[in-house]
Amino acid sequence: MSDDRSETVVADRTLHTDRYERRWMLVSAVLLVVFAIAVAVAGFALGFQVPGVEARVDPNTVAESGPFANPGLRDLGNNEFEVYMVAKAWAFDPASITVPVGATVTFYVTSVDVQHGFKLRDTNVNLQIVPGHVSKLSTTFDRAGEFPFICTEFCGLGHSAMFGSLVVEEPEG
Ligand SMILES: [Cu+2]
Repeated sequence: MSDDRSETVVADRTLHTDRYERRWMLVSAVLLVVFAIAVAVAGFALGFQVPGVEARVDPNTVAESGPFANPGLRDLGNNEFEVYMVAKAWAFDPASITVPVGATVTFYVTSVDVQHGFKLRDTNVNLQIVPGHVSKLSTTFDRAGEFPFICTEFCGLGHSAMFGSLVVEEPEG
């Protein structure tokens, strides 16, 4: 009796898996490691950021006082800038922004009506703009050029007309 029981325990410790199943388990494990490395490289080496909810606001009053009452570009010095932007059906305020080459710009965007998106072409800035939330993301512009931004969430009849442009200029002289 006791011998039978010990044999059962030994058998349970061995994986009775098919050779192909074992290989696919190995492939799955390797993929998990590859994904973890990709996330680490994106986050720590390439500087990818996950847009977060910076603050909660009242969408009915956010444009009446505080920074969103006067949306636009703020020069913080040292080539650092902030943009406070209000998204509403169907426009961005401000719709045009100009910064010098090398500028690091932090965007604070909120909506006063429905859900919008804010995608700045050729950058990693891609925000979901939810009424009541302030979305925040920073990026550095290393070359001159025009960077159009568009609304990426369908927000009604005028959605396709909801866009703007950020221009990065060479410093004067
Ligand atoms: Cu839209």
